[in-house]
Amino acid sequence: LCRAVSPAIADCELSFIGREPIDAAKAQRQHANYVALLRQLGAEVIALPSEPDLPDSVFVEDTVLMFDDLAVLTRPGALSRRPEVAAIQQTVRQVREIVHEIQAPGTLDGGDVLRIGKQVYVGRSARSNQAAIDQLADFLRPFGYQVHAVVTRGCLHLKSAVTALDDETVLLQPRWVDRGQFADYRIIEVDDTEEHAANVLRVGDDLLMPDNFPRTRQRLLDAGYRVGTVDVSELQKAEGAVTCCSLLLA
Ligand code: CIR
Repeated sequence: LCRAVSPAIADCELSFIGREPIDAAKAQRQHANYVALLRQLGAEVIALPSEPDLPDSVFVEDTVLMFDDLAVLTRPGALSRRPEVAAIQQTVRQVREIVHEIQAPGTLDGGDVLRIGKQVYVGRSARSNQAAIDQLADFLRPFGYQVHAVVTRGCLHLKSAVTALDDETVLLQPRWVDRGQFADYRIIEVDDTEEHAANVLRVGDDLLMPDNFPRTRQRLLDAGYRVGTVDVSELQKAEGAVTCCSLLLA
């Protein structure tokens, strides 16, 4: 499930990077290419139209958590992003019967939620708080998921710092999250010189990552992964990457 880039993307939220001019038309082309790559990898894509008044709405990952058995509508930490949830919820209700909602005072961005099998790691970040983590744990307990709060530092979301390459292995940026919190997994670290390289999207057995982290990509190739790349330079200027532009339904 993807949403086309808003023509207002230049007005996006930014927290840990400086503002640079964003070429909305180029961002739209890069996003269209990303969607085409998802299709090539075998995904059937539900493509939602762009939202002219919601600059960050291409980053659909932050608005909904998709599980096999249910969906959870988030309550994004940035006020400007709250209307994105209303804009997507009808579609979510078409694909999931059980839909829960994070309520105030909870705030949660989907970028803070990393699911690996039945383990759900949630970043306690500038955007996501303990109240939301507690609500999420209550929603997920009946379905057999275990929720773990994880502390991040210096980055926007947990998935800026760590993503899963398979159910046993994570790719991690040690400056932003402690390795010890993922001691149950094999850990591959990003290359020192590629600060933002930990955000990798899993589509089936394939991995997709931005094309400007060649050293980290080489580590993944050396470890035996199949890793495609995509140019998302304009989306990176909006503090986005590859996981945030889609919601995977299966
Ligand atoms: C924001 O600050 O909310 C957006 N400009 C970027 C969100 C990226 N989301 C993600 O990585 N999950």
